[in-house]
Amino acid sequence: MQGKSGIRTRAVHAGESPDPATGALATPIYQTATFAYPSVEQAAARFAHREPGYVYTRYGNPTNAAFEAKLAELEGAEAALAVASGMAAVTTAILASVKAGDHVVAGRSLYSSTQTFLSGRARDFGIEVTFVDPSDPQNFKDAVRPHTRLFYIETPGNPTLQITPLAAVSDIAREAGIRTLADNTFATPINQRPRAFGIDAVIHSATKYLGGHGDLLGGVIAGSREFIDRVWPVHIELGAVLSPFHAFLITRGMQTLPLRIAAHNQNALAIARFLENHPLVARVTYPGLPSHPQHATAIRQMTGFGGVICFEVADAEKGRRVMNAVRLCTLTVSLGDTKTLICHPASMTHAHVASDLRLTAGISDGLIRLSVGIEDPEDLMEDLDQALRD
Ligand code: LCS
Repeated sequence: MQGKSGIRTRAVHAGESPDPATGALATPIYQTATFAYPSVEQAAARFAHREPGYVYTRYGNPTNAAFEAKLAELEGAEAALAVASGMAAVTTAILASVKAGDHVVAGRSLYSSTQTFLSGRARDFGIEVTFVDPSDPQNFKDAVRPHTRLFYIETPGNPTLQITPLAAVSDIAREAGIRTLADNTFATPINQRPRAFGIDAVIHSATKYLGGHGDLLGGVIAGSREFIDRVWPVHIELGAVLSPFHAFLITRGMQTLPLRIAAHNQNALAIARFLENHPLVARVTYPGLPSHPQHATAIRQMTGFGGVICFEVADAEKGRRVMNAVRLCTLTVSLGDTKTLICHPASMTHAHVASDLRLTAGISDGLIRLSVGIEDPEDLMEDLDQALRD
């Protein structure tokens, strides 16, 4: 697949071609644990990477390889590695980047399990972590120590939608010889390609927009060939392998990624404007609104602003009432589905994050997160309006 092709062409075709054995046009699900070797000599050559060929699904699988190639193509990366979940991508990529005694600078607005991994288990393993307000690149620069090895970025951040200026942060990192890793789950490569702004490696929870239909868990890490070669042995040992069936579903979902993301972008912008003008809504946060504090940065690095909106109602009690009153929106965690999902981070996704950390990260008790789906926007507005007036 040529890089010159349009994004929709690449989303459909990259990483996939008719099965050489049968001509099957859809990528087959190679639902197998292992692969038979033609001879012991060839087995030895495959294990030693002297010859291409599959050996065991934890080491690689052709269905997973189709997903890896498609994602690498869309992210503008040399290589990618599929893993079992977004958290497998986060932890495997971080553990491949740092060891005991190293220091990480991370943005403060992170998915809760990433936050607890960095502030808990990573520290237990002797990895030092400093959390900074990621909207100002100077904060990353000021936090650098002689043993800093990684800048960890999530932009837009979950759930506050804080934006990290990718180019400025990657410039600081490059000067200091520090690796940069960005979680691009919220934006997807359709709205933002961090590597075009100098970021070294990208991760995704494929559970969200890549799969897109809320029916699987998956993850992926993409970057230079050298970085993926470094991540691969860590993945072999940690063993969070993506099921080939899930890889099939993600690859299938990604064929419509540009179409779905266009619909998510359009719906979310319309609903963000509607909520901003609603008398019962105190505040709306959406990177596509001029009222977003980093709107200018978002415009510089994103071509669309995604499907997630945060808004605040009068207080936590009103928030709970709104969520219990919605009919079309579904009260649940996760995001990136065709269906609109609504959640209350303080009592759900971020309930296990210490309240001071939660508040510093901008997650107030009254914050509601909306993952806008691809339904008709008028229907969603009607549902939100009746719930707000309940
Ligand atoms: N990165 C981001 C930005 C996420 O939002 C999530 C999950 C993950 C990584 C982890 O992905 P997983 O292991 O679940 O595939 N975010 C969730 C959320 O906001 N609600 O439920 C899960």
